[in-house]
Amino acid sequence: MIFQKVNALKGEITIPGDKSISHRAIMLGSLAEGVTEISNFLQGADCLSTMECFRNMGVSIENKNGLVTIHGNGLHGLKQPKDTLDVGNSGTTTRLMSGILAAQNFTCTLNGDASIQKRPMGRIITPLSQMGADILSVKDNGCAPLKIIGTPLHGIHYKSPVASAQVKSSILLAGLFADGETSVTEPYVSRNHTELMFRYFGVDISTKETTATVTPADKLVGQKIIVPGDISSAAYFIAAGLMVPNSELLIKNVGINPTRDGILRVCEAMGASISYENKQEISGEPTADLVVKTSSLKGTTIGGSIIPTLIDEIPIIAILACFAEGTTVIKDAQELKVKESNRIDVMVENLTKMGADITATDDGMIIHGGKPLHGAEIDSKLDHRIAMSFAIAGLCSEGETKILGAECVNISFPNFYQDLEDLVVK
Ligand code: SPQ
Repeated sequence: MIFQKVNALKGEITIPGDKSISHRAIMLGSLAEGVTEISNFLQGADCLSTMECFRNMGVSIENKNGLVTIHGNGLHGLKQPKDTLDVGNSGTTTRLMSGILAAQNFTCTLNGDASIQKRPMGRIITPLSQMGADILSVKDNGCAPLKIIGTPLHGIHYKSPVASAQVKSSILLAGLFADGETSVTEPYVSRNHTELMFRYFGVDISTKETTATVTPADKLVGQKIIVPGDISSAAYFIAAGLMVPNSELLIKNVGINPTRDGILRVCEAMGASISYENKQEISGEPTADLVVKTSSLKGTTIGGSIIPTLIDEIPIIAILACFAEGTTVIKDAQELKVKESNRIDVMVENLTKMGADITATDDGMIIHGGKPLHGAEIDSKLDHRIAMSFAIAGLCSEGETKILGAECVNISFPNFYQDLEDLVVK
């Protein structure tokens, strides 16, 4: 894909469903009794991987005319899959499903693509093993493939060294099947979609400061869920609206859960013009429409408790920082190294090629903004967030920006390029 400078972006876009919430809706719907109907489900490859895994464990799931209908098997109704469960590129599928599989009465294997086979799974194997789980990294390298031998679990109180919703959710899902309460304490609160959806499905879950506690469930009851738009997908349009001159965008249906809205707080600190309309709550999650206008931005410092609330938006924040006056420091973000790619290295390498003044640090990056960028050949490393971030950078840079592996946006935002094109003022 090739991108060039554009003069203005105008119009409105409705953001597709949230990836994290779509995964969780399939998982809880499959474990519930009765029918769960999901509207605005994200039809991205990651969420379709989750759907296929549960189908392969005997759950009947229809996906047509924009509605996903799950005929749940109940808490103890999953069936042993015939083959290895294919998680594709999805860390969320791998880690959350491991928590569920650890408690089943069958053995199965999970595996995914080359990127998944490099992502650390020790972070879930350790706590799940403390609950009694029997999980083996087949190549003994702490990564997938994982062989999971289902077994009865007991509750624990786990103090997680990382603020990770995947670690927390994996343990809480296992806790549904345990013989007593299960708690997870994390250094900072990570996204809380599992906790909110547990409550929505009638599970007894409580939260206090950075601890979430689940009581083992007797049953979950099928629900109707409307998935809010994904703020991580909206982030590219927010950034584009702020950086491209003469722009005004109405970005509709954005999930603004406070455990995910760090990008909005950072934009505000950078001097962005963003206003909220039509605030509401859908299926237990807050949403709003956002009006974004071209703004002069200034650098900022990002670290500590805000990091988990914007972890997937750091690549696009790094692009924003290049177009801001002054210095932006991003720290406490070492988790970026273990995403679909090493997002610190890949951002620094590619932005340097475009002429940015950016330095990698151990836990983030330092960007001296205000230097014009020029086009370059960008290797996305097949990381959807990298491809989308550089597409936006290309709209504000001199010359051509060519993105290799651009099709990887299918993971979380299949219609991304078309939706962007539709907003360009010709
Ligand atoms: O599913 P995957 O591949 O891990 O997806 C990513 C992404 O960029 O889409 C991370 F690479 O999002 C994670 C996010 O970083 C999704 C997620 C969730 O749904 O619980 C939580 C975050 O990961 P973590 O490791 O901080 O728990």
